[in-house]
Amino acid sequence: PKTVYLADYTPFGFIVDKVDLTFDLAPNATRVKSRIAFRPNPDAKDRTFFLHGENLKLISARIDGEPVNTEQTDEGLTCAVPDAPFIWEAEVEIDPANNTALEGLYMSNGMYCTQCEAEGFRKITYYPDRPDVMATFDVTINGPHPVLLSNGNPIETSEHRAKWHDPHPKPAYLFALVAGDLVAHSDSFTTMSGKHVDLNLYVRPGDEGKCAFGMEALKKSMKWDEDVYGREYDLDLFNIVAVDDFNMGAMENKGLNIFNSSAVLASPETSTDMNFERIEAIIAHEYFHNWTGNRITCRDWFQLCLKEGLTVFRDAQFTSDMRSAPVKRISDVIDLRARQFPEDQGPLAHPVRPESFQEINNFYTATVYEKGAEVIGMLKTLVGDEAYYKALDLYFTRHDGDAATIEDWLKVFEDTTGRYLTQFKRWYSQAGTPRVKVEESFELDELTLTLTQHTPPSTATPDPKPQVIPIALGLIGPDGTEVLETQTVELHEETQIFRFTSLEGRPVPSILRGFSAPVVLEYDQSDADRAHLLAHDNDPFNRWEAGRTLARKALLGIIETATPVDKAYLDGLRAVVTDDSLDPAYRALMLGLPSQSDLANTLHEAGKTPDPAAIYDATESMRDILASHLKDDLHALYTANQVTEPYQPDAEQSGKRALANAMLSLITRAEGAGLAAKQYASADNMTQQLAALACDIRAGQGDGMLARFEEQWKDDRLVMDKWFGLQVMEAEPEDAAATAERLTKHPAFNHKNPNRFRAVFGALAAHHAGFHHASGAAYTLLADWLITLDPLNPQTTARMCSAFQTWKRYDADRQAKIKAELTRILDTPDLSRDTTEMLTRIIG
Ligand code: B3K
Ligand code: ZN
Repeated sequence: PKTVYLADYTPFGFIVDKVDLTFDLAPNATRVKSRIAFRPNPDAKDRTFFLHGENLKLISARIDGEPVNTEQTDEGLTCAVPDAPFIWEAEVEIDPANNTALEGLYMSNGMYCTQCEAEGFRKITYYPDRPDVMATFDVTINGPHPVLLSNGNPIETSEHRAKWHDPHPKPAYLFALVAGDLVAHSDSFTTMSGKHVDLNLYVRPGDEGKCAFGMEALKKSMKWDEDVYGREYDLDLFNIVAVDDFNMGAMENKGLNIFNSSAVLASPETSTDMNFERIEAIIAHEYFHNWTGNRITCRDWFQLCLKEGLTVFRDAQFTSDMRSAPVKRISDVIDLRARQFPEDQGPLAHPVRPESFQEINNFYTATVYEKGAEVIGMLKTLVGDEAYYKALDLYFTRHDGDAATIEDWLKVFEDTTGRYLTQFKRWYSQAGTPRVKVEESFELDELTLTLTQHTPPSTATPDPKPQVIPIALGLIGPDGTEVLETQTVELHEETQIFRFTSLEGRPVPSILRGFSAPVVLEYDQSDADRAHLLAHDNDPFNRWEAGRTLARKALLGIIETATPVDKAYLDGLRAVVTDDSLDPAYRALMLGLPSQSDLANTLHEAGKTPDPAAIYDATESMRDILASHLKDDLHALYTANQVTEPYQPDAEQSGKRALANAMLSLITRAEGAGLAAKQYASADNMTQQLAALACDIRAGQGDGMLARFEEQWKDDRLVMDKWFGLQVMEAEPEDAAATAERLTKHPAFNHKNPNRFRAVFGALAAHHAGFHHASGAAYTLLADWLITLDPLNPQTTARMCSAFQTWKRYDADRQAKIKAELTRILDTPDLSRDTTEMLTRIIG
């Protein structure tokens, strides 16, 4: 496969002024007619007329009305063109019904839909399918479907025919088309300048009852973007469509967002509190893309973080405003450490702005998205809030309508603040997680902190240079009061010393407050200091982090030396968990333990070989210890956190349910599944039903309940995904692979549906001790299914390969087993470019 380099960027030789498309829909033989106005691009040297096109049957091609000869390859076509403006017309035939890759135009349950980002439009017609080619689109759809949708505003709707006009020039990746027998949940929004916008959420008949929450989330997002960023919506219409077969969460096509049904459909009976929160965030994310992504798009796919990092940052701000900011921050850091850190510290490490790729779909990663968002958070911290919003205003006015770059982005900050961001830019160009070592000393009344940064080299960045690291810190006095409020110091050298004087007694430093930078802190703080922070830190993130670090130490103590868990830590944790002045959601987070994968990584970093079974056992016994240490509080907390009001998926109620369910899980450990069975029977919402079911399975009594659950929900695909996933997640390590395998034989298992495939195999990969069971059965099972899925859906296959990215942490036997499976997959004839690239990088 050929590698594409950022350094090789050149503009396209032609400008597209206008695109007209006509679709005659038919499942196996859709005809697409295109009429495209091209003119030579004065800024381009190379005038080669190359149009991307894949899996297209070319019926005819004309230039200015005359048939032309074209030269075709697997990737597109070329032909001779005039050295003046001209009209290209082509007709192609495509086969949406057999498009299992779910890229381009495909069918899902009888409805037509599209997914064009990143390079799917070339599977619809011949076109310069690159984000810097922007044009206005007119689309005509002919088909026997009650609902026919495309981007922009409708200009004609008659029976079996619709015409759409999108006045905003856009790259082809934002094109969308939907046709089907759908029903709309409708509403409207009045923008800040008084413009009326019709809002529709289109779903399959039967799903109407799952739309209200998504619609409210959309309206809240529209209002928030006006209030916080001054961004107004720009069409008369905003449509969202839910589809069951979709490779990721959702897609921000102009005026016609297409959503995985799991990312938009919600009801209390079928969705958990976590589902609701995720849906609200994804609706916001896709809506926010209208400005950060669509109005200002990316010059090329290397600039992906320009829209993704920024939009993730914006949706996180939104969630913090709608819900609890500390809870959102802690959850995001848990997620960053679980997904981005292993990526950044393993064979798939790449900079936030990668410099080369073979398949761009492989770079929609936690690094581009989540680290990309962290980089923006640091920028905001460094320049301050006021300058941040000033820079954003400049970005929107200066670049509206542009296909922009990271250089453009940084320039608006430089122009606004006068501050050079040359060193800061390394956050975009260097891979790897910086490690910051903290050394502390106290004499008389002076505290000295010596901070040293070091980024381990990687294939992507063999020689990392020091980065600018904003470190928010505060000091907590011996009596627990804060003696230094949060201030941010900037680490830009390799080593810097910071002094704090006039202190009465040695304070306890609280460093990296709010997780002010995506780094690993190497800080040998004493258990007593950490317990002090757990009790007193007024920075909610670091208070949680202190508990987390103590929990990690306790777990490592069990694993390595069978050390009993420190009672001071357990008492400190108990004090927090029973403190009614604290948000129940926050207390529930306090009870969470570092993941088993995280522990494996900690051991690996310390030069030891992690044993997944020992890590599993230690985690289990730690939970038993928590259950017994909290035994006098469990029932009281369970009862106190029952919600008596009608179900609402808001932060307050969700927090209570989270804490009550954490109690239920510990109660089940201590006493068996009696209370769980009771909760299951009386639950009127999925959050409580599913939590009770999980407890029951763990208590070894899940079979009857699983059968009842299946009977109740067999017709609801999204709930059945939970049923599939939970059985794998809660399986004993030695049964995990067998459970997954058994589920693949269930009549409702369908590997062509990404949600169902991920329900089973995502859960298997996330089951640390099950996936890495010494038998190697899970490795073989996953490899078998990746081989099966690859020819049908390369994107989902390639994504799932990252389950193997941490393979070099483990012992020789496991490594050999994994390597054999990876090689077996790689040896499969005609393996996709997506999967080939992923496996080649992982094997290293
Ligand atoms: N921009 C899309 C992701 C497209 C992924 C293509 N493999 C969704 C999002 O980030 O909002
Ligand atoms: Zn996005």
